[in-house]
Amino acid sequence: MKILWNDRIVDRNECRIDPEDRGYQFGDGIYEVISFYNHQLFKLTEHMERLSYSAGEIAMDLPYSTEQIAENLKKLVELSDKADGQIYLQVTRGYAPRNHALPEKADPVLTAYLMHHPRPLDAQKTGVAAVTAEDVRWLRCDIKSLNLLGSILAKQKAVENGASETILHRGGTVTEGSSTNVFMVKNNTIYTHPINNLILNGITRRVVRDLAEKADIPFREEAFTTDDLMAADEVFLSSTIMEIMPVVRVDGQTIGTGRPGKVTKTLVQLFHEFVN
Ligand code: DCS
Repeated sequence: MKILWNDRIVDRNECRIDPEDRGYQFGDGIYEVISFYNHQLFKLTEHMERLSYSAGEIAMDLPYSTEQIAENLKKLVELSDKADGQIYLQVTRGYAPRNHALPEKADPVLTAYLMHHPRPLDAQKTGVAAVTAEDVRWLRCDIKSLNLLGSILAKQKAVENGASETILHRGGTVTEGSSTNVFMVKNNTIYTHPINNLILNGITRRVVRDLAEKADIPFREEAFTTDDLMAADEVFLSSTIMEIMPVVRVDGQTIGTGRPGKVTKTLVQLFHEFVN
């Protein structure tokens, strides 16, 4: 398997990471997951902008310009034997003797490689189940940080309950999923948590907003409660890997008709057309 290691594409076993790399020791780093369809990276500029934002928010200089990084990611995708897939990209602050405070000097370490999660086309037809949990993550969820313990433990709750995602809430206000943005539809209007420090500014969320506009479906960035969620006509998730995913059960209770709703189906259809 080939891996982009800083600015070189090498065999995976050539890649060396120091045990005192701050990403390994502290989760001191950032990441992106970027889809490619038909060997073309999807929303690459937006992902590079968000990477740059995350780096800035943790006071880390990216080791290369986002243009250079983007060029190297394209080279990686050219090596893919499958037309569709994803790139996992992370940048850590790099090696420094262990000390919580930021090192005076450290060279950030970039790694990126190809993944092949299948497109969720079958699950989109039936919809998936979700559970809810209190959002116990930190208050800077706008940074795409490597620190994912809160998300990991949340996702595990879904797995243990035979569900696909855990929808998080802070004191009853729905924020987002463990690795997705969350939307509900009420009276043909889409609601989702506004962009702030409590959620990730999802790239797919922006695509949902643009598609809703195209389809003349009102899109409101307004927080809603878990009670609103349970009483919604439709619920759906968005992420790079899940694309747009209908949710038909939450905490064992049926949402709407128990099948993907009209608005969600329209968005899924428009997303497929957009990608194709
Ligand atoms: N919210 C959280 C907490 C996420 O981790 C993600 C993506 C999203 C929302 C959706 O953002 P995108 O639309 O930009 O993907 N999580 C990535 C991850 O860790 N795996 O796949 C996507």
